[in-house]
Amino acid sequence: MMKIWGRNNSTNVRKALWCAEELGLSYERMDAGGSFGVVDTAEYRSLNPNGRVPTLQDGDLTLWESNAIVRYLAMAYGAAPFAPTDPVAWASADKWMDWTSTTLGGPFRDVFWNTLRMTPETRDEVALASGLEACGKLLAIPEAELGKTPFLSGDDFGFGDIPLGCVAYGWFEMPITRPEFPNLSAWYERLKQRPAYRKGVMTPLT
Ligand SMILES: N[C@@H](CCC(=O)N[C@@H](CS)C(=O)NCC(=O)O)C(=O)O
Repeated sequence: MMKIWGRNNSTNVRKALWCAEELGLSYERMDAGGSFGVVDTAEYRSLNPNGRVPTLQDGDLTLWESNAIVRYLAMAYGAAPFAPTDPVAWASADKWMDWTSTTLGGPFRDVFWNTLRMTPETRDEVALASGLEACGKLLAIPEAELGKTPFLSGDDFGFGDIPLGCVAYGWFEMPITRPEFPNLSAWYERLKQRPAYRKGVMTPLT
């Protein structure tokens, strides 16, 4: 049976879980990372030398990097419109995955960690404030896109919505002051209607 390694309160693990749920795949989730440890064992490092989660095992394939896992599952088990066959439609959805990780990821992590994972004593208020400001500016980009199409992947929900959809759960559920983004909020409400999102993503935040 397919295995997904990783604690279910990790944004990156949620991507893999949500994608597997959308595709109706059978899999076993193995706790690893955070308080579960496991990631520093020799056995786990032989699967994922980074010692991070998630890791996917599917038959002979062992795969790490959450976006690569989503792309693989979409390509191997998905069909259009979730996984478009047209390269233009694929790439248009795909870019949101890398944008979420490489552009939004750093500022979002500063907000998430300093809001939910740090204590008042260890909280970095400067990083929190600058992270909030940067996220506010960056999220105006998907806000504009979602004014044109209901999903980041286009007219239909698709694999490209998954990474930002996982970040959106943290963003909208954290006790922070958020700028008004009506299109982003409406998209988040649409995601929450999906049983796969509720199962794969909407588990306790921390
Ligand atoms: N680029 C990697 C990042 C993986 C990563 O940093 N995962 C975090 C959880 S979100 C992790 O493993 N943290 C250490 C831990 O949970 O022990 C990916 O997207 O899979």
